[in-house]
Amino acid sequence: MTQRQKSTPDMEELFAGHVAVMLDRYDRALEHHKFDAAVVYSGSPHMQFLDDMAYPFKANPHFKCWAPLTQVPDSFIIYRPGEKPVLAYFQPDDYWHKPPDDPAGFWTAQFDIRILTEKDNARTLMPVGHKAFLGEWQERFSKWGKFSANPQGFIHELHYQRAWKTPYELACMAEASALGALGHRAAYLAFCEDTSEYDIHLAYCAACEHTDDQLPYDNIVALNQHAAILHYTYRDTAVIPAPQRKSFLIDAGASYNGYASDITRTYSFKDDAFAELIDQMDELQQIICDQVIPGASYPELHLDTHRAIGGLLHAAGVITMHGDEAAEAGLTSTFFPHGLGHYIGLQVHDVGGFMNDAGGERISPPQGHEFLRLTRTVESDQVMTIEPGIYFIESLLNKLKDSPLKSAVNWTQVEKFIPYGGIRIEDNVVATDNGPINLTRDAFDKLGQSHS
Ligand SMILES: [Mn+2]
Repeated sequence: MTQRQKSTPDMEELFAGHVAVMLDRYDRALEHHKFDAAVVYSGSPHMQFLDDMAYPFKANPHFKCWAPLTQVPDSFIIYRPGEKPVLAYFQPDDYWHKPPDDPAGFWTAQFDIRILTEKDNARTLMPVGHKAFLGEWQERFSKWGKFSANPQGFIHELHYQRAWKTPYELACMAEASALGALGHRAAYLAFCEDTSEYDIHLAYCAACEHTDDQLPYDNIVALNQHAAILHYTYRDTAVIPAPQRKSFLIDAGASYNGYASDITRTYSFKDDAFAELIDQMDELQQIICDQVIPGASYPELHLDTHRAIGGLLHAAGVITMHGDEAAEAGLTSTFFPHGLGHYIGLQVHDVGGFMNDAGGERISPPQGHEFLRLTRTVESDQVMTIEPGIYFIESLLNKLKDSPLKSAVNWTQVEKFIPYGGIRIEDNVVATDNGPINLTRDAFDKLGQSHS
């Protein structure tokens, strides 16, 4: 890709800065927890039960945090404070599978790279002393020296710090957003034709040049009422012709150097009441995105969103209570039954969202909002999703019908919206001291078209 080649000189500098931050974080964590060195294992392929085939390989996020290597199993980062980190790079002579390419690119200068052709040769590279091991432990490693496998305190500290992204990480996430925007545009164009969920999914993957395994999470491609299933990952091959096509919800991201984007858009096929509700939700979502500023309480943003969604439902004639009252009574939770969002980075639902400090003290979500995955105060250089939703989920609506809040709902209006499933709009937002940077909207803008 020409775009990637163009950015290479910058990436070299950005990556050097990123590794400097990693060294600093590891130096401090090793000292705090009294280890002499760290060994970070990329992982190994997992075999399917009674089969000779492996599941798709997913690298240890701690390994990806060191180097942009997502498909190099049985490799290690070995770091001893004061020394250049060693990358033990497993490149077997294998005629059954494609071995990893020779190490090349903007990242290689930061490591002392040793090629391994046999898995157990990594043993000779292990430093002396007590080592913190991060990754999926295997019994064979116990012969390689003194390790603590995945020490909790050490991991807590690294997870806490992962919330702050380096400029390199932000650049990778902007690229992941750009790829995601390409996919979303193709998916929207596919939706405008007679098409199936399956075909829309293929159009998405083709546009961002991802296989299913490269996607940061399973695409959610939902037509009509399927949009009411929060994690709908089934892809129906049935073509839905225009007269039956009502709505389209797509929650799909992309990966770049191991970093994810996580983007959701909802469309109405016609210019109808549901389209109006989408527009209002889009407006509300952008108001919340604008509040991703240092010092903001994420749980408060979540609760504000509930009140605002209550207001939208009231204005749309779905409920008879006003917004604040509806949120207070728990009525909005039937229509918005998930959290406002989560950290994002190396993992789509990135770690550390509940951590009050590097020691791992937990900040619980507000009562009645147990699904909220991020309870920390927003700080500069943190990246989070903002993804409010309104759904018409029959099982939850049936529960509401059995509750005292039944009378606060205009059921005729609810029936009208049920065939559309629901709405979710999700962007990835960076908090900075100069205001929020919306990676998702920026990516769509760069495509020359602003999607809602
Ligand atoms: Mn998300």
